[in-house]
Amino acid sequence: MRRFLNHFKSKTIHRSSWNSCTNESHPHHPIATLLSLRSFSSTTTAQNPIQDSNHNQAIDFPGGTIKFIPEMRFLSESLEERIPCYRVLDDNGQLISGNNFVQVSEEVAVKMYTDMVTLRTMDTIFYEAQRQGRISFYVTTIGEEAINVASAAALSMDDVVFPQYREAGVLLWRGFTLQEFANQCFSNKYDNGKGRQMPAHYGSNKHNYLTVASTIATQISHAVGAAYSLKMDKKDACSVTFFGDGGSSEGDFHAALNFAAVTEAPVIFICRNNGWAISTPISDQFRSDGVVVKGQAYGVRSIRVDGNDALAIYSAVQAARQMAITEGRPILIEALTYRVGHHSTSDDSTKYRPASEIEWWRMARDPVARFRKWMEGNGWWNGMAESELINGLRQQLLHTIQVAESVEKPPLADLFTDVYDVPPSNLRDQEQWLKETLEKHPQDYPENISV
Ligand SMILES: Cc1ncc(C[n+]2csc(CCOP(=O)(O)OP(=O)(O)O)c2C)c(N)n1
Ligand SMILES: [Mg+2]
Repeated sequence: MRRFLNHFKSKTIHRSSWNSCTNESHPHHPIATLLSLRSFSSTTTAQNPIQDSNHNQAIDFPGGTIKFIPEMRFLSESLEERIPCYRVLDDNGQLISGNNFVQVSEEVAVKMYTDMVTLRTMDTIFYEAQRQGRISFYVTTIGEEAINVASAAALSMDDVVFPQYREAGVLLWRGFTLQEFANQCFSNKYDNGKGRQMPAHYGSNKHNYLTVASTIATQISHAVGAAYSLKMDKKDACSVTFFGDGGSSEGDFHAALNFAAVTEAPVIFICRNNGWAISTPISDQFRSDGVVVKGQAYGVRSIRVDGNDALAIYSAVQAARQMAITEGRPILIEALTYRVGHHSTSDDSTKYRPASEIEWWRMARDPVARFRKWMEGNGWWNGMAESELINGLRQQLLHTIQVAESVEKPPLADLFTDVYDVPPSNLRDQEQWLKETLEKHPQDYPENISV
């Protein structure tokens, strides 16, 4: 390598000498070998445009040819024009002119719409259950239903999902039942996580949906590793990871994008840029043109999409999936949206943002109402179908809550399993202490827990 670097120093200013090392006259020279790698292919092209008498004009550098210029030209910190945002439907649910989108069948569109409404109704009822003290925590997806459901609709069940925590709609689309959602939130013995996670931290092997990672951004690099493995196994599938704007402010996001680019991993990064990371606005998180430009910086094909337009999300995710798998490459989608609800039940967002801002997004830019208008325009939905759906859902959800609440909690022993093959003595001691504490203070613990 040192030899390579020394050579590099001495030859960069002399293009003809550099090329003389790359041509067939020295096919077995170590540098020639290095330069014959795929990424150096441009170095061997005969039609290099910078062929003139001045040998300081260009350098063949990993990745392609770089021109030398006499001006001292700094890259601007911003683009003259911000990256445009792809959309199919306008705010009124009308197709915009020149639209270019993947057609959705009536059957798929009806499922997309009913799942969006189901998600919103579930959020409303579970949120109320938390306010009544029946569950300890909840996080809603209100305002981001299109990103959730339309992306899920565009994926295949074989695609592995690595969620943050505001993507319950993906799991809903995949067939996780309302009872399963309720069982997790009520931490009963039917919860896949055996009651060891906070409410709204769903996960399901059956649905290829990794358990929610609310340790912000940790799931992003996991998705890259999984994608690389899918590629090595030649699977017709990709991995998909969701995260917020706040997630993109973590180092993990940057490392993951870079790894994905160099390993050419079939992963779709879907950033829900909803303007806020709890109380921190995006203007205090980054000064770039949002998140989409970071993809290009890492060599990842990227697009900005209207996150409140279900048809745009559906089309972009389907195209991204196709490119990710057939071309073996990562894709970044920045979906512009807004978190209409509070961050979680532990937050009051009116303390840091104006109520008028929330109201504007809730009323004027609602993704569910927009999609409904398009459905109605197609004759695929009407007021009667709407009230039937809502009434049925409310009944069903209230019932699932009652059932989930009445089921006993997972046995206490489950708290100490599934990490160690043979639990260490300190864990055994803790189990013993917990049993003793429960026996001493039974009034402070739920009754329906088997020790
Ligand atoms: C590593 C880590 N740091 C901080 C937190 C606290 N935290 C929880 S949610 C959140 C904001 C995340 O914002 P964003 O990714 O934009 O998602 P959103 O809630 O807007 O959907 C933060 C900082 C955490 N959970 N994990
Ligand atoms: Mg956010």
